[in-house]
Amino acid sequence: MERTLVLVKPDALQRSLIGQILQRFERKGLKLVGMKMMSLSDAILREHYAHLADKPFFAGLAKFMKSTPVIVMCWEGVEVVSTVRLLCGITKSREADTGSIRGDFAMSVSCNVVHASDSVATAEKEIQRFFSKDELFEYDKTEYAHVYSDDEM
Ligand code: IDP
Ligand code: MG
Repeated sequence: MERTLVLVKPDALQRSLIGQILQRFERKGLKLVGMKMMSLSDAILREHYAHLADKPFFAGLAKFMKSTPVIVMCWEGVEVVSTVRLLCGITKSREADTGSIRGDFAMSVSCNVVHASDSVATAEKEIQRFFSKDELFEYDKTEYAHVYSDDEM
């Protein structure tokens, strides 16, 4: 089954939105297989945002991402990578669809409350970047019988 990485960013912690954001993924029917709180180092941020390293906003982005700890979550489900991107909405929160997390909770491009892996390949790398093997869990989620039909599993 596919897995994806989600970060709840410092603006969400400051605004007391952790519970409401987590609930979006839970109520959709996704399975939580890992979760922790951590402070991000410059080294992990350089790796995580390598595609943005030469952008003028990179230093500000790194400062923002270090301003509080973040919540790191790994979610599992059928086609969960694209599903979670849809749940989060586009980068520029002001234009994100209403009903998406960014669309409902944010106004900013940089302070956009969540990170989500953008492809299956990226998700695999990001999960390894943020979690050790013993921090990820396998268990039966009995609710799945109602969330998916047999042909999807
Ligand atoms: P994504 O988070 O929607 O995948 P990316 O392009 O991968 O978007 O950018 C990573 C993060 O960098 C964004 O979520 C946002 O916090 C920040 N960011 C992206 N573009 C800008 C910008 O133009 N100005 C300021 N911050 C930005
Ligand atoms: Mg991205």
